[in-house]
Amino acid sequence: MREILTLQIGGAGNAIGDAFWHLISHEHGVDYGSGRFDGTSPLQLDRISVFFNATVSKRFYARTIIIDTEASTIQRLSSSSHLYRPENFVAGSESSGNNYARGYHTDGAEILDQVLESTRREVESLDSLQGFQLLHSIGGGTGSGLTSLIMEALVEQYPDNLLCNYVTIPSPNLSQVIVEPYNALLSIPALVNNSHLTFCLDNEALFQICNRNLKIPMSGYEHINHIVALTMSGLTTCLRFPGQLNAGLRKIYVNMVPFPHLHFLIPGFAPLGSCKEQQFSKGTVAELVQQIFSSNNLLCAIDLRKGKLLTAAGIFRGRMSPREVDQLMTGVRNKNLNNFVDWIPNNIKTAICDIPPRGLKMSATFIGNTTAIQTLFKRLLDLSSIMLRRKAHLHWYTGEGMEEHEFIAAQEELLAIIDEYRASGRDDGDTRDSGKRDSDDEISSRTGPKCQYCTN
Ligand SMILES: Nc1nc2c(ncn2[C@@H]2O[C@H](COP(=O)(O)OP(=O)(O)OP(=O)(O)O)[C@@H](O)[C@H]2O)c(=O)[nH]1
Ligand SMILES: [Mg+2]
Repeated sequence: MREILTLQIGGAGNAIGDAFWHLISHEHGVDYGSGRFDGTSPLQLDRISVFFNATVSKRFYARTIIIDTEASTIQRLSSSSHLYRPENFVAGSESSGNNYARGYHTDGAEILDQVLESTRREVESLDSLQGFQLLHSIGGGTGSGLTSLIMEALVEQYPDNLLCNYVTIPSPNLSQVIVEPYNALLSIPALVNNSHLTFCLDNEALFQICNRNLKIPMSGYEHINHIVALTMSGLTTCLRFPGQLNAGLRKIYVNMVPFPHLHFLIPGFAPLGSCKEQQFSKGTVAELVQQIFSSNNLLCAIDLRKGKLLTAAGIFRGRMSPREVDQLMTGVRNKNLNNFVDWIPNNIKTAICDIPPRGLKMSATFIGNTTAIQTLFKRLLDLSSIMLRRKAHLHWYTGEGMEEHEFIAAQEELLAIIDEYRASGRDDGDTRDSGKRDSDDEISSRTGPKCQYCTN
């Protein structure tokens, strides 16, 4: 079996990791508290070893390394479940205090060897590792700095394996820490150069989904993390259950990433509506298709209309007609040719797994590689540039061993990736800059009934 090893790093990485394991252990019939199998179907066990380690007595462990510069995360997770292996907990003594420099150079660097030792132990026990899945924020010091350090080491030590990042992107609506844009900016070079697949989980979009779609008051991250876990469960469906499309990380990489740097993927999920709205939903496949192409269901605060899709995939779960799914998805492309680059034919793929997620009859998960991601990059660039122009708060970083030119180099890297996405949005023979247009037609409005969440 081709296994995946997860590394969950820092506060957000571990909270999201815990929500993910909670959800997928249930899908595979494993009790979250004890790690014992209490499932009912052989399908739950068929590919369970992609994410879980098992003992001969059918006790399962999440194949994950739990990493933080501060010990409280580890204490919380170790007391919540026996799914986590005690020897895979790696903790430092002090939080990196929202400082990339401390995550990369000092507090984080101190625990790097332990991380690599736990990684080596896990990898050596596996049949055939397909890749790593790293869960982390880029607003915190550990999630940004230590993760960058770990990625550099993994690429060097495991050059044949893929690195897939689930990245929490900061939003001023959810965190008031003023230097987060610096940490996010400094994370960009490692993500551009070392990650193969980067799923962008934007707290700005998640905040809006809770307010607008679900109409739930924001108190902590519990709901947000559940939405992220649902989406991750959808994204990994084809890795965890039998199926054809995207059945391995490398297949996702080949299908979704046309050029190595253009690997920043926008996930989406449907249904995402309040309980009241769900009552009025028809629960049809057409509705799911229409929703996953609506910007309101994306986990990234971008507008699909303002760019072109290089590649897109829909992963459907539940009992449904494959023919209907294919027709609807192809219909979206045919009706919205302007929103897809013309130099990749058949750049929309579908997969169906008939096992629905917990509590739903059907769901759909979206993966989009779109030039509209420029909006997100520009947001990160603008927020950091305002402070950098006056060198505000820079001493926190230079005092920990960093130099000003590293910020400039990270800005250049961000500008380069914006340019690369912008250039890729030009159709063959078309010199217009698609990434800058504001007036493209709404994708969802031309794919069937109007989105129930859309206000326009
Ligand atoms: N989605 C989500 N975001 C979170 C969560 N916890 C923190 N964040 C966001 O992540 C950023 C802070 O990063 P953390 O992961 O807490 O920081 P860290 O990696 O532990 O780094 P330090 O604590 O600075 O050493 C902020 O932008 C928060 O809004 C969470 O549980 N879920
Ligand atoms: Mg922390």
